[in-house]
Amino acid sequence: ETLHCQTPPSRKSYADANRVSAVILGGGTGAQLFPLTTKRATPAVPVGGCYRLIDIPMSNCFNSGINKIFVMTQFNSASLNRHIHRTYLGGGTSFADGSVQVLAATQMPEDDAGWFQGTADAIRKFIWILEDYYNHKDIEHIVILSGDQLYRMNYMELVQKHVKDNADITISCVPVGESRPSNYGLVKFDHTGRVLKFSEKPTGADLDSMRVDTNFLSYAIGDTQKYPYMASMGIYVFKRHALLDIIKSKYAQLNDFGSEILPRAVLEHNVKACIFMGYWEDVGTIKSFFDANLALTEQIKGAFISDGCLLHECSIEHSVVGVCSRISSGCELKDSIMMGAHIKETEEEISKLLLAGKVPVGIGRNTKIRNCIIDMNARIGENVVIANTKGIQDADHPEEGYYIRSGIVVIMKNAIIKDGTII
Ligand code: ADQ
Ligand code: ADP
Repeated sequence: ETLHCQTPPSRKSYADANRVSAVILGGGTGAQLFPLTTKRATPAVPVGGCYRLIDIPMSNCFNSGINKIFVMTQFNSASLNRHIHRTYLGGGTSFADGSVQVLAATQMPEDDAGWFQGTADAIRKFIWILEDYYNHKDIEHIVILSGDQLYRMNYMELVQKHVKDNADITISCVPVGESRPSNYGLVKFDHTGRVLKFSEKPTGADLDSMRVDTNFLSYAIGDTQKYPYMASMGIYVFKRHALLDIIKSKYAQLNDFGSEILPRAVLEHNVKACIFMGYWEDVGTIKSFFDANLALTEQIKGAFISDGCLLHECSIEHSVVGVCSRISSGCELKDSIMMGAHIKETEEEISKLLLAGKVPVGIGRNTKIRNCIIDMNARIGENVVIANTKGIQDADHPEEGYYIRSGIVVIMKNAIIKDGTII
């Protein structure tokens, strides 16, 4: 009911999407998705075969009618800019008064640390640009989004509720079970949805104290036994004034929304929760990235094959195969993510490479791969086995073109894995 983002059919419009701007937090140091982030910014990491992580919040914004977007990222990647321009700004897309700007940390000349210190600090570093823009475009509300989550959401429903509630800040929340509540910021709120307590990744007694113990929630989320916690999705709506005040003066010394600002703000501002009941997954670590990508295949049973792939007689099971992947005969790919390639070698070029004892882009004959992430343009030879049979959890072999994280083998971008290699 009133605690939900998804509003009833007879909905009244309280806010105008033209006066809403979004900030997408595209990633800090990129450490969590290492080694996928060695050669690209986090938002440019390929996902679901033919998309990049940035496409998720971007397409959600456009589908919500929000077209004034800033992307914060740790370094300015040419490929990210190119992707955004090609996907969203090219091809005669009419963009009215919208704009998409990438703001990269390394563009700051006077910044000694080089990196952003946290999510709020990332915004603070560019507040001069943002404030000017908000004034110029008469922006009323700012939606702050994470760049590493898989979900579909109409952000304007969240904004409508935020305006209706007259909230300073609205936090989008999902019910979560016992499996990993300590990975999230947890909230407790009263029957009006007013957030009383926010605790970032609590453990032990602090975690216990964040259990949702009230019966009133059962009408909103069904079985409260199964979902004893409410997690923040890291998706926030701020009134413009509240955001500027918090970033520039009130909490000018605090650098992170989750760990520093929100726990205090709930005591001093009108902070509301809005419950989201759709599919939502955080893909912020190699393990969750792997699981969430492969969960996509469950929706279409089996595997997910993108455009431009060249598949010979091979077996592909429970895998995501990205654009222009080449998989040779006799190959087996299981429980894996192959990001694809943008180097397209002709049959002739492939034959020449093979004759010269070199490895073409893609996967060579009779190679067996499971539980693996294969980054773009990787060259994997013939009769290779990638199975991590020793069950190694973590290992670094950059000179051999791969890492192991949480038992998942990650083949690096452009890596060359020689014929007969066993990993
Ligand atoms: P985390 O994802 O662990 O938890 P954080 O590492 O701060 O928090 O990342 C939030 C988002 O901002 C991510 O998309 C990240 O890539 C990006 N980001 C981080 N630092 C950045 C920086 N300096 N510049 C640009 N982008 C940056 C958060 C919340 C929790 C919540 C979970 C839900 O803090 O309360 O439960 O998200 O996934
Ligand atoms: P990332 O490290 O972010 O994956 P890429 O090098 O894959 O960066 O580049 C991303 C985009 O640039 C892709 O959409 C790809 O089509 C294009 N691209 C990169 N290299 C080439 C190339 N040699 N020829 C044509 N397009 C390219």
